[in-house]
Amino acid sequence: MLNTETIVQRFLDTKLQVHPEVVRYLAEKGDTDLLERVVSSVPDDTIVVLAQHVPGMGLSKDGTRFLTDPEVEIINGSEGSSGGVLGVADYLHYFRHRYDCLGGLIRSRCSAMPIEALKKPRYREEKCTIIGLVSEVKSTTKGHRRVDVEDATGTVAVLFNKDRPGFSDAETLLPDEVIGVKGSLSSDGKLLFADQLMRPDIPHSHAPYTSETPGKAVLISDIHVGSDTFLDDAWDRFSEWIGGADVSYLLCAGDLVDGIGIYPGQEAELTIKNIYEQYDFLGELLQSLPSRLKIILAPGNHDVVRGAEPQPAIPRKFTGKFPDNCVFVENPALVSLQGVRVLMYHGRSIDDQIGLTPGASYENPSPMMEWMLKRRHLAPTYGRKTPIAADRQDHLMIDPIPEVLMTGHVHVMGIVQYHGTLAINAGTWQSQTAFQKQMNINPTPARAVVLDLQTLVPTIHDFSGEEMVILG
Ligand code: D5M
Ligand code: FE
Ligand code: ZN
Repeated sequence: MLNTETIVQRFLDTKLQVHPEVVRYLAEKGDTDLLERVVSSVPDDTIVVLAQHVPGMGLSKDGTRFLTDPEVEIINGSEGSSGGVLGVADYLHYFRHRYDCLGGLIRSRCSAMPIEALKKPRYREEKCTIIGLVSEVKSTTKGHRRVDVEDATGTVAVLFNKDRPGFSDAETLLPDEVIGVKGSLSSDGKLLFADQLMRPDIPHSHAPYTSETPGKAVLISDIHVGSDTFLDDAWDRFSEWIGGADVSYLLCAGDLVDGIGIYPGQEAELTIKNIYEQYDFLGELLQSLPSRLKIILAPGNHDVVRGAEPQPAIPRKFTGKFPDNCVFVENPALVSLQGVRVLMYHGRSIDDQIGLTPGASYENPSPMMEWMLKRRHLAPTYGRKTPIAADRQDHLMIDPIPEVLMTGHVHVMGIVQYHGTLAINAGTWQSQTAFQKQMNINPTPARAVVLDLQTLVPTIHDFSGEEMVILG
């Protein structure tokens, strides 16, 4: 039985204060699972739990009780929330914020010591636990992994032995991710021999929220309007199908258009060579879709905004031809559809993961999405292919835990479940480009994933042939 006192006490036990309206809402629902979900998913820096932290709880009130949400709520990444110019010094705050938040998730499962303390003679050859940011990853000549781990007090070298269980996790270590390590210190105190690698991760107990009312969302990505490889026939079939389909939301995770000057020689592969006209054409395509659809559009690396992440929403001067039912969000953005939270991320960091992880390939993006969830971070590595903007906060962390992580960019569809979170890479509407042929990337174009918000079951609809086919 959930009464007011039990609810308040549950939050106090986890050192959280709670707004009286949230208490009233939870008491009215009487749902212990919902209470536990809220407790486990509020962001780490929360002091007071508010309506926005409760799936399905609206901010509007009719005097006596809460009404349900407007069906779409942009929780993070709404238009205009990032893009300001910050200086190099802000990277210090940026990484500090990442370390504090993600380190905090690990700290709740173990007791770690400051790295500086490892210098003390009494810890030599003793078991120690540390939490830090990976500053360098190397393979030794014998095939072990040696990484430098850094916290605010110091740096230590950590050795992951290839013959120990769990080494495959260590093989996926990326620069700048936050990890915890349990291990034994060497006799000179300079090397930590790892026994266990801990990541921020999603708890096994995590239970995703499902909508109480019927509703379906269609997830797509990488439309690439303006490219001569944009599949207009397949899009027309998709457009016709969605006209009669029982869906309420359409989400696209970036590369809305092909853009201009994105890669050398692109001009020769463009059917629309003006950036405004590319967006206008997409606007017209979306005008043909039912106006009852809520359409949520995020940018990718081909779009007109800055490449550094978080990328701002598409500016208004490019969206004059888009219908009013479109909402422009940043990359990444956390969007609630009837309380089901979808984290939209274009997925550029997948290029870095593929470049840095043995065995990772463009053929299957699923493991990369799974690793993002384990790291609770969309793009850990700074200074490779994924540009990251200086900021006082790290907006690329995965917090709170979404029901769905949605990516694109690699143009290959992939779906995987990880600890209750569904990860979907939605593929593309562009056929193989000359560049992708050179890189041996084989896209899976013209697919849309229909997500049932009541069951979180995804269904793949393939529009690449004359007839639409449901792939399961
Ligand atoms: O990315 C389309 C595909 O091409 C995706 O699989 C990534 C790959 N790609 C794009 N740019 C590069 C670079 N510079 N190196 C390696 N692979 C790349 P899109 O963003 O649509 O161009
Ligand atoms: Fe793309
Ligand atoms: Zn892309």
